[in-house]
Amino acid sequence: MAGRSNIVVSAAVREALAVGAPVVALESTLIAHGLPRPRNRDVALELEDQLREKGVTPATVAVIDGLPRVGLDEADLRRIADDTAVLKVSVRDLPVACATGRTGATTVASTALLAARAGIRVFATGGLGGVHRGAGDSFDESADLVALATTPITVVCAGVKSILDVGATLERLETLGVTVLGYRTSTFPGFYLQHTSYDLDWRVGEPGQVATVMAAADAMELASAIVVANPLPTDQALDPALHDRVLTDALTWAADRGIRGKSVTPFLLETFHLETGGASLEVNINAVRNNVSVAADVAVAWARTAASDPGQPG
Ligand code: PSU
Ligand code: MN
Repeated sequence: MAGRSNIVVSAAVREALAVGAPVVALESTLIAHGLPRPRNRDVALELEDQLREKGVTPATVAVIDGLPRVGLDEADLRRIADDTAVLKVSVRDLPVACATGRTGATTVASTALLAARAGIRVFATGGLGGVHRGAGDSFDESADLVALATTPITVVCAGVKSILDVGATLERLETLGVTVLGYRTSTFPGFYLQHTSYDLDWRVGEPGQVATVMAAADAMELASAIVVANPLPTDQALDPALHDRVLTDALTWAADRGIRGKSVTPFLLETFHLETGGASLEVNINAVRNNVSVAADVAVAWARTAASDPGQPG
């Protein structure tokens, strides 16, 4: 397997992994398709700097000219942010994008897969994909769920996107064997919103506790992901009344225009950014920043845990 891998890991990421230094993977779909240009470029660069300031090596993941890359240089990062032709590449798109030499941004699903293959244990995003409202008819369920069921990586997020059916998504995560930890909360966070009405079974208070759970999962060779759900502080969240009003409109417009498949999530996010006068954009960016910060702390804790237990794989 290892000998056939075409994944290109940057020198910085390779060196960090070789000495057991902390690394955090970042996805690129949120940059290319979740945030508007040109603001997305500043955010992409800022998130990487945020990690470096905490002594953590950033590993943004994307497909560049047909090569799956873990760790981008600044030129590639700018290209992912600036180029309007960048595809949205989930797991099933990976082989075609690579075989045809295309350039694409990776989702939570494909980022988790490539990062885990490269040996990275911690990953930060905004909000996970999940079960869409009306999925009983449309069957629209993010491939993120399947990837989380089959990829041993810790994902720090602000819950699942609030445009989704949160309750159904939590049920699917339970079925799929995905561990969900509330980070300093016992209530599942609501992405744009500080919280949902769903209680969580497990709460952690410190990054070291997450690392301990990771070690326990490794010890029994669990193949599934650990989701660390990190809520926005109340003063950074979107006004719930505004949220619900915009969501009703956005869902109606998506249905009227026949938006389908992988265009659904970018359409709903863009509609939110437009209809809230940019308020949801600031909320989204803050959520990602907060998650990157917690992911950095978890990666540092994991590096310590792994160093103190040489029996630990990875
Ligand atoms: N988080 C954000 N913005 C985003 C995403 C996550 O704050 O745009 C992206 C992720 O890449 C996630 C994708 O995997 O949305 C989900 O898309 P879909 O629902 O089509 O699976
Ligand atoms: Mn979908």
